[in-house]
Amino acid sequence: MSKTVVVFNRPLEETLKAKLEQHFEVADYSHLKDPSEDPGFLEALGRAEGAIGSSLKFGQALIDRAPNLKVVSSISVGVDNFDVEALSRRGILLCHTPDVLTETTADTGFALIMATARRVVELADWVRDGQWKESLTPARFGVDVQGATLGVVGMGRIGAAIARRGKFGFNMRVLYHNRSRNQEYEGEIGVEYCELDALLEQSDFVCVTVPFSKQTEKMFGKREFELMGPKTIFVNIARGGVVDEPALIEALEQGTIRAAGLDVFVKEPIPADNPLPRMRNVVALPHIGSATDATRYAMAELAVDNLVRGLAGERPKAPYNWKDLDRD
Ligand code: 8YV
Repeated sequence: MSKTVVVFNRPLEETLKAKLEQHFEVADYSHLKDPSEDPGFLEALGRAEGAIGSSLKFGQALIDRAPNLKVVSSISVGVDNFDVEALSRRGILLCHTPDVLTETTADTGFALIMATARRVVELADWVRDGQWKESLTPARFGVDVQGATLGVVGMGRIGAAIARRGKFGFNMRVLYHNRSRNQEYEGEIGVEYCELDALLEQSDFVCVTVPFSKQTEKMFGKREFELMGPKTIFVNIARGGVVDEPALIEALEQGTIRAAGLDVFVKEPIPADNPLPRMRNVVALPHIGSATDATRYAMAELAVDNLVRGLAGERPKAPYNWKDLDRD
């Protein structure tokens, strides 16, 4: 009897679903916004040896409903939706999709850097509203990206891709802060390592690419925004939870920082009562980091491959907790 895999929250392209069906009985619940209470989903999860999807809190409660589960394949690089320790305790392999989304997500970061610096969204709305009636005055001027100082917090694959764009594309001085120094990127890109406070004080643009964890939760609050100062633009393409959002709103309202470009929020989709999208000095995007046709297909393709290899007992291309499971 073929193994069962359950698909959650992320409909798979027909070609990829067909690939799964070659190996498994596929229980597809991707049409449900939140399947975690759905009897059909829970019944299928109870039989499943594999699960694939994204954007679903996968904690102890769901793990306890999955006695046969061996592999979970996330269609994301970030794994903050998963209780990784609980999965590892059960010997369940978690896979994710790094690398295939690095450049697309870095493009999103730079789109936010450019859009906030040159007030692209605000001025496009101004023109659309028929307000452009005379030559531009300094009141609508922006700030330069080229030649400015870019501070990258989190020098992993996406951080390095942002740094390359800044250094080689915009002739920027690039500072970085990370848990550990990265000599390879320092050599290859010419990024300069900095303590976090020094980076915040010296950067015209602060771009955050750290993974969300207990260590990075609310790492940007009132103190950090005050260190940045009124000329600095804050860009977050990591997770909303790395920011103390009320402190960010206050810093933007009071001009403690100049502006913010945000692709991620504490609550997503963003609730109507969150003022950030309506603020003039904010560009707010609906978590489009990796959202291009090609990259989202590549992510799903890698996730399917991870699941097939994992359930065949092979080492997938992108296991996340392989070492925790004492594999190899
Ligand atoms: C995902 C992302 O699309 O990969 C990640 O970690 O944030 C995005 O690429 C998103 O997580 C899907 O929910």
